[in-house]
Amino acid sequence: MRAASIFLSVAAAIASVKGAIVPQRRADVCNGHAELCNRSYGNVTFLGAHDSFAFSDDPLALSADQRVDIPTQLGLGVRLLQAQAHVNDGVLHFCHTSCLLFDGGSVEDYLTKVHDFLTANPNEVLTFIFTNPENASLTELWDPPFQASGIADLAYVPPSIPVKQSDWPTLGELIDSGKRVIVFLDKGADTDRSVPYILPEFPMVWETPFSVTNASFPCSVDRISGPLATEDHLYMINHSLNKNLFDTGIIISDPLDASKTNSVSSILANAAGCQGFAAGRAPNFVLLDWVNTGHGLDAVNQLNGLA
Ligand SMILES: *[C@@H]1O[C@H](CO)[C@@H](O)[C@H](O)[C@H]1NC(C)=O
Ligand SMILES: *[C@@H]1O[C@H](CO)[C@@H](O)[C@H](O)[C@H]1NC(C)=O
Ligand SMILES: *[C@@H]1O[C@H](CO)[C@@H](O)[C@H](O)[C@H]1NC(C)=O
Ligand SMILES: *[C@@H]1O[C@H](CO)[C@@H](O)[C@H](O)[C@H]1NC(C)=O
Ligand SMILES: CC(=O)N[C@H]1CO[C@H](CO)[C@@H](O)[C@@H]1O
Repeated sequence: MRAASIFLSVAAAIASVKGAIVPQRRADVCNGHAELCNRSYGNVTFLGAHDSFAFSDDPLALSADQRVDIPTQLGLGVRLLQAQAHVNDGVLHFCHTSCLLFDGGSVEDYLTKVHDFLTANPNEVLTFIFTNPENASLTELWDPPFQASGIADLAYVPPSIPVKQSDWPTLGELIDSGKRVIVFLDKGADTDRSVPYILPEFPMVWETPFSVTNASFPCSVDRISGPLATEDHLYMINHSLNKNLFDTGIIISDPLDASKTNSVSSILANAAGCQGFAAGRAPNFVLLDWVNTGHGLDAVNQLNGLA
């Protein structure tokens, strides 16, 4: 006890000398549950929204993958936001395939909304997995909206990368340090480390295949890279069912299937099918379309042993 408190005051003194953030408090509830505070980030399952920016309540909006906006998704318990970025008039936007098809607005507006949520909810850890199909520059196009929105100040920078699944800090440590946003990018960040909080995704996170049209979601490791073993990665199940639109070869996500796809039984079956690739562990991220339909959060709570 005494040794611990001396250690803490020495640590606090060192932290203040270095100008780092000195923890104000110890979080007693993390992402809504006391049990999660002492759990490593790498050992938690998070609910995710695929194409989180692509929301529309118009049933004819074929490029939409969500019905509800970002604050509503976060209110439903979503803690992984996935989105695809394109350069539009020299500014980074979140768009689906092309900004002509679905323009979800600027990345800065999007991140500012998320920052509002994080300010109002200081005990929440949040992850982004963004895709960068046009290989937009990290320093010129990605960093500015992160800085302007305030998210950069909350973003976690690991001491070195890649981080093994078992080496991530606990949710309580992330929250206490004020660095409670994890940012992964699918492309560009592996060769360019000039923005240290933008982390390369595939050396640390693998994914199941996407554009799946088989409702039993056969599991395989679709995208992975780097020196870490498969089971030392985090992993994400891409749990959205797609349909071949009138046999045209155009693959869209069908909202009519969502209540079945987003049921607890369908999600748990997909997770069970993947555990063999992960030393028996549950997925870290369950990525859903139409996240306001079905019971995604119930499934995630069960995977976390909280139900
Ligand atoms: C977390 O661990 C710390 C020290 O290891 C302990 O003091 C604390 O009670 C634990 N908290 C919970 C919620 O289990
Ligand atoms: C966390 O660890 C427990 C116990 O080993 C395991 O059952 C669970 O699947 C793990 N979850 C994740 C996301 O790693
Ligand atoms: C992406 O851009 C970076 C510089 O910003 C460059 O080093 C890298 O080779 C590019 N990668 C691809 C696949 O175009
Ligand atoms: C769907 O996946 C299941 C489970 O892996 C497999 O048995 C079945 O053959 C697949 N169906 C098609 C049409 O590929
Ligand atoms: C069908 C589906 O959800 N696919 C997505 C899987 O995840 C990757 C990236 O994280 C997306 O690019 C796919 O669109």
